Amino acid sequence: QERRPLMAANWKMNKTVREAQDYMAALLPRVDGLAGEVDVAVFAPFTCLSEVARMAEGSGVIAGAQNFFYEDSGAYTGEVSAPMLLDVGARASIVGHSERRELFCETDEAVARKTRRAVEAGLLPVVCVGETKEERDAGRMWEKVSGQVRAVVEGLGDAPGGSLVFAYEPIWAIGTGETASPEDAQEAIGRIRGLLGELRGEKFAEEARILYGGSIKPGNVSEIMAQKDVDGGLVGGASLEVDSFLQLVEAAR
Ligand code: G2H
Repeated sequence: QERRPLMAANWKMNKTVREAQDYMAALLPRVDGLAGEVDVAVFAPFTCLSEVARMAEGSGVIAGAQNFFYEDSGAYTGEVSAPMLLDVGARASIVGHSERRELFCETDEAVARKTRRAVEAGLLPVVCVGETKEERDAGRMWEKVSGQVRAVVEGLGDAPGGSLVFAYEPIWAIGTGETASPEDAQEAIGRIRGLLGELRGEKFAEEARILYGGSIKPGNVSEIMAQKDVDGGLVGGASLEVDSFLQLVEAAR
């Protein structure tokens, strides 16, 4: 398996420009030399993204956005496009985070269009999928997750598996302190990889990275990373402080 681990910080709606600068100034010297072993990404709010990207330039740390719209320009008040992200130095974007799906009404179709646009534009999409507590309790976890994955893959054309990343984030484990057990994470992520194989063939499935997300912290990261299909983490709360994020990066090496 050639998939390089990816540890990704999702700052969500946190940090001023000044706070972002301080964070990057502390992070960059400490991830120097990790290149080739583990990819590190920082998904910053739009307001500090250009600064994060500027500071990350040449460091190997990937600067990314948390969302964008699939049209390139036009009358879409409040939105930013893939070319606009590239213009400020971003190289990746989260797509379809559960908070966007649940709070901002993003549909599977919109997520699929955004993913496709990211890949075409040369941004690495980190596409989030996951089920609610109610869906899991009703035995409908796989119905939900497989539907989300299918919508994305079917809209992807013939892009290779390495051109996107999935993140399995069970909604009941996000920011709640409740983590899926490592076995739950492996089961879901293994099934996602199996589905990618069915839909697009073995090579695609072997190349696509699939992260786990949901209350990852220094105390549980090792056992999550030890699962065979887990290629890294998408981390909210525990990514906001450099020290704790670095412990997660170390665990992914
Ligand atoms: C899940 C995750 C990051 P947290 O949303 O995407 O957040 O680690 O705070 O659960």
